[in-house]
Amino acid sequence: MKIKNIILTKIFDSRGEPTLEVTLIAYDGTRGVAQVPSGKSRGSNEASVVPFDHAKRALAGFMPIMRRMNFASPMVFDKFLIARDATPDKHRLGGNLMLGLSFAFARAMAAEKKQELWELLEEYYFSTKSMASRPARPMIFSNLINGGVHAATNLAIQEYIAVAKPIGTPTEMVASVIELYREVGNAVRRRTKLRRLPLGDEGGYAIDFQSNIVPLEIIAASIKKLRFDNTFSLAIDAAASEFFKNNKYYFEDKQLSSAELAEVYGSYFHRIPSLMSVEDPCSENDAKGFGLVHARLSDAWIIGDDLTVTNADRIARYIDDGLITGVIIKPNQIGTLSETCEAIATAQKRGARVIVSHRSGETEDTAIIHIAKACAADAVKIGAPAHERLSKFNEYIRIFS
Ligand code: 2PG
Ligand code: MG
Repeated sequence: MKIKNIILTKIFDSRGEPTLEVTLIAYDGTRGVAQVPSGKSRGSNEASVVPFDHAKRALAGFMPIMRRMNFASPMVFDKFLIARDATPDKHRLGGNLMLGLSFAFARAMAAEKKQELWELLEEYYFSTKSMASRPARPMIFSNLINGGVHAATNLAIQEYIAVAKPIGTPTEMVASVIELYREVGNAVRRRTKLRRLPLGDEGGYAIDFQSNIVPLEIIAASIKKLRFDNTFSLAIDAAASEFFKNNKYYFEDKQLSSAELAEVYGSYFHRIPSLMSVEDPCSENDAKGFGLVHARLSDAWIIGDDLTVTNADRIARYIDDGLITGVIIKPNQIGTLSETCEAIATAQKRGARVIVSHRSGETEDTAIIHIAKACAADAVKIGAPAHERLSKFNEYIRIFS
């Protein structure tokens, strides 16, 4: 595909942070548009994010060369971007610019071939993989109560997640998530004098609680009340890098070692039987802690996010070392579509779980749902069914129905 023009627009994400929209126009006039999200609890090894003006200058610098080229595939295009940048953290072009370009290119190519984005991704990145043993449809991880840096409250744990299993039609599944979200809202409201509940960055309820286990108890009770026991499980994202300082975890007025924190998780899994998954239980600088949690919770999904940052090498290392059993996949942590798909393939080859995830700063872009379909991911993590997050739920319904 030959590129005629690329338009960069400064837009704002759901956190009000400036971000990029890329419109790529191919020679035959087909277009691909992509919007880049932003994270607040960022891993320190994520791809660089550059300001809009930097991205504009960087793009102008290689636009003439790019116009002279004919890119045969998304891989060839991404390789070109990676070579132009030539830095380990993508600070020359910016991981945000590269991701926007990478996705806009794939979208334009899909449009040219009259394909859905997921069909193109499947064809180029996942066609050789055996789909037989993969789930037909991903679970939905929906973050109903927000804490950590996503809410101005006393919870150390960042995300309290209802996990909807792929039972019934996609529409029924999403309707159940919405029903549960409302029921949890009623239960949370009963604990406050507030008529309108404050929401965190991902649309989950955001108030103070007596302890970090209470939100789990509330969601579990709501699941029971609605008789959703067979269709929902629970998960947490501790995002523990955010409360780790001087080798200690600052948790509910205590300073815990990794082993003590692993015991806390152990008690949660014991008290909440439907709890199935914990993400970033320890800091990105405490890989050993992940091993302790894994040893303590042998049946749980132990998921890396800040630890693995969608980087194939890190993913391979931490799975092979037995520290994690699954990974969060966030395209903007690594900066191109091709590297995102390589990270997924690396995890899947090792039998690890794959959860394709949004960021706390989101846009209307729905590419992550297409990635999840193309690779037959175990789950998508898309926040609460509210506001801008609904575009992901609706795209889930559209492409999985
Ligand atoms: C996470 C994400 C998304 P952020 O930690 O998993 O839920 O948050 O985008 O702030 O890194
Ligand atoms: Mg996380």
